[in-house]
Amino acid sequence: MAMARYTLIVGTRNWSSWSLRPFVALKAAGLAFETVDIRLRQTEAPTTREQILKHSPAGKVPVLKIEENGETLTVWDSLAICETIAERYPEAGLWPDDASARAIARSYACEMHSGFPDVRDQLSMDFAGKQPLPELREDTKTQVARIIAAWSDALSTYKGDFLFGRLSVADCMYAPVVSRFETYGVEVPTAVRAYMDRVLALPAMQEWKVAAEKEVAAGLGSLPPLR
Ligand SMILES: N[C@@H](CCC(=O)N[C@@H](CS)C(=O)NCC(=O)O)C(=O)O
Repeated sequence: MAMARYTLIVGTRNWSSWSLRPFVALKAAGLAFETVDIRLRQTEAPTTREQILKHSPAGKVPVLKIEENGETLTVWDSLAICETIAERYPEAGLWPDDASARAIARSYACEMHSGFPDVRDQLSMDFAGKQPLPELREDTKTQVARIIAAWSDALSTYKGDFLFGRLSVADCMYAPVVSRFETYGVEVPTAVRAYMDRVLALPAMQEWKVAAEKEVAAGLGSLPPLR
């Protein structure tokens, strides 16, 4: 493959759970890439939407630009970006080698991508912050329990540091949930706690944290976090 230049366009780091996922995937694949940070909730010109539209017609971050052979390929949506990286760099092993494990890992990634609306709503990402656990609605409790059960199942079945052994797209998709559980002090079993610690210790998560803390120190993040 010819040398490609990658640029990941992300939203305010403290809040942008969707942006964190491909960031972790790109780092896990060992790719060199640049980031462009777009401030979310910017209502004065250029608004957040206007800024994002310069990069992608979908008007949402994250966006990945791949410049190669004189052409630029624009990929949007966190899962599509993770899939693209996994496909372009199979040696990074971002999906499990075993076809059955891969099918389950895809189910995990997609379950996260399309689900857990109450977790997103009540436990918004506030990456650099600590928050008291709010009074959870029944639906939120059910979703939290489902996430914990899913993580526990994968950890005991595949017996690795991450959900499917080595780090996979499933972990990238759940990385923001690890942050949410950490921020709100959600109670989890010991094995899940150890998993969360391993995810939080990833260089990508540490780097994201430094950037999120800088944003907060600069006065961003004073509004309620995003879903
Ligand atoms: N399904 C999309 C969702 C992306 C999304 O909702 N991004 C939010 C920020 S986290 C956004 O770009 N919002 C635009 C805005 O605030 O105007 C994905 O997975 O990438």
